Amino acid sequence: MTIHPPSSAGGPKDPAFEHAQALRRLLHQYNHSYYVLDSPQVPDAEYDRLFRELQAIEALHPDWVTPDSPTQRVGGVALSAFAPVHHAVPMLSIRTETDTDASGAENFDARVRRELGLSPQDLPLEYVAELKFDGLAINLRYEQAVLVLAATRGDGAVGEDVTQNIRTVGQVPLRLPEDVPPVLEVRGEIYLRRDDFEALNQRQRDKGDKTFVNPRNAAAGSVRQLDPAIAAQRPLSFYAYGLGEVTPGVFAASSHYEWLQALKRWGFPVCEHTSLALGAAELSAYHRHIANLRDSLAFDIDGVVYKVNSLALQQQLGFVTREPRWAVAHKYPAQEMLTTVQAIEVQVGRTGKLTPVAKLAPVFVGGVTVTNATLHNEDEARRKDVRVGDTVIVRRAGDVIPEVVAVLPDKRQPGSPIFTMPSLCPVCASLAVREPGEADHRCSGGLFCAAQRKQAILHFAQRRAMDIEGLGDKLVDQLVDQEVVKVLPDLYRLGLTALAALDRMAEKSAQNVLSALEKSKSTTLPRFLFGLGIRHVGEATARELARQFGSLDAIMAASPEQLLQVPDIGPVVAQSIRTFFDQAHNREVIEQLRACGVHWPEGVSIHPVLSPLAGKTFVLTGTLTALSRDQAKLKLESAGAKVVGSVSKKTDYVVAGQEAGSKLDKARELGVPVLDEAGFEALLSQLAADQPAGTT
Ligand code: 5U1
Repeated sequence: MTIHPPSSAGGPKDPAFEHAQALRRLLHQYNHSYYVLDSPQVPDAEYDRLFRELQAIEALHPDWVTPDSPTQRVGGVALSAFAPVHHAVPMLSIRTETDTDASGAENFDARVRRELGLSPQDLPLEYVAELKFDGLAINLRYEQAVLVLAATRGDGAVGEDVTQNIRTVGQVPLRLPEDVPPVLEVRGEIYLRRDDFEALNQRQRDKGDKTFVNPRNAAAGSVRQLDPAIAAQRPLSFYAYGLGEVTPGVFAASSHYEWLQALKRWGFPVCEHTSLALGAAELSAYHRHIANLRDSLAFDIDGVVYKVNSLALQQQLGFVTREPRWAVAHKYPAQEMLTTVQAIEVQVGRTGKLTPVAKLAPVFVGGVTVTNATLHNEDEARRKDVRVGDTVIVRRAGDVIPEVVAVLPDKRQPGSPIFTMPSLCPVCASLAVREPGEADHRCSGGLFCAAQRKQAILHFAQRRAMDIEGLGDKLVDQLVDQEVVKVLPDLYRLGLTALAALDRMAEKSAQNVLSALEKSKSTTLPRFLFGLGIRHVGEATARELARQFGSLDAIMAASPEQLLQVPDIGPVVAQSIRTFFDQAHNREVIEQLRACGVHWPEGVSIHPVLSPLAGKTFVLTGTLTALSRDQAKLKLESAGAKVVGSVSKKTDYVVAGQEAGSKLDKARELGVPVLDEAGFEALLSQLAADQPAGTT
């Protein structure tokens, strides 16, 4: 296209002229964010749409084209932070077939055949089909088999020297076998696997740093990282797919595929999905095959690439405006799209986790129509500052749930309120609690919250808790969905008729479930406590709580300070226990379960705060009239005391009955306090009076 200075004749008055100017400004701005700031403002699909709109206007009005129009520059811009590299062989871009259906392959094949002057009777052409990786194109220059330079594509003619950073990428060979051409430039893509991307973003979140919008952006940001030590921590990957300058005559290949095989032999990673394909039919089949694989790939792709395999035919076909005629990218539906946020709802998961979810105007992204996107938690929602009415970029790649990755602040409606997490659970109105050090809010409703009911019932019924045989997933689903069981005690109110009326529930099975429920009523305190599903209270903690406090009532009455004295219970667990029992409906559930006949043997407290004799050592000597020696020992131990056989300086008390002998003498000698039977009984009655309700 010929470039003219902007013409004022007729142009400026035309709204299309103004629109083209506005598009140029917008595309410049988007280019800057993408290439310089590594922080795209709009999805590629939106950029491409605006770009094509500008191209269409400029095609109609060639005299309006400005030299600096984004349409006149293909690719990125070189950054000043890195030394410029003049590519020995320009790094071309690739023509894109935007039709995401089979016609993309047919169009390409037809075009190539036409340009080669082939008739329909001629044999089908051989192609190489490859994945189009969503990463950053790179040129690796080897001299005498050693990596000497790695450069980004830049504008295709001049890129950036990123050798330092690329050296840290394990998949990029630093040295090649000796028999490679003395100058060998290998081209390919630096990319991030999806799992590495998720892990990197998690690390960024943990550090309170900005997260990356997508793996390509993270890869580009890492390659352009000014500190190679940071780049080294980024788990970048590499695939080779092409060549730049190569000393001629050392390695003779007649096809692109042969070159790829050679690159593989020399130690470069070449994607295993690269394939030979004959004619348009096999290219279309490849496109369909990869579309089916796309979600399960370890990395993002935005399409596939078809290349004429014969190097002689490639040469014959040549280039047009920096794009080879022998290759094309055949796209898939975009994995990022723009849409608007219609509402922000807070959903409650099976474990009580509250998740803010953006309700979106339906948008086709990553091959499916998306109407919901997670905002993860309060911090994420704040960091992204998503508000109702916002225009947002939504991403859906692989099996990952759709995500709002960025907001377009320019499109925000004035006065839209900042999103805040609710203080009450939206399902059951219990307190929504965010514990210190936790990212998530959780509903404290536990057993009471409908959203958590199924999970709560399954947890309660499991073998390690109440051990209710036969109460599995399917049955619980039915009981909850049909609202037969709304709270745990409803389980013990089930009758044969109600159970037998459920799907796939024969009378015999119903009877078995009822027997299992009946049997489960006789349990232990640790099992019951664990079964309640108090957050952070696992089996071991439940056992320890029961041991320390002896009874459920004592645990329910314990202050956070008292709870903190239990081994292995820290502030988070103590607070979680307190929050659970502070909810009136949780106490009500417990009361009803007891009323239904759930019971356990209650023990005694050995908790230091509740046991004034904890840590005290007693010696019993002589004969007590009211109690046997064993009964006295049991009472003392129940109150936390230790009963030993001999008197020493460490003995706190000697209880002396009738005919006490040498132990009493020793106590007097050492000045150990001595209680006679009356004094001992007074002590025991004092202890009984001091015990809180429920302990014995
Ligand atoms: N697999 C692959 N991706 N890709 C991207 N091959 C490939 N070739 C490209 C580009 C831009 O360009 C050449 C056809 C010049």
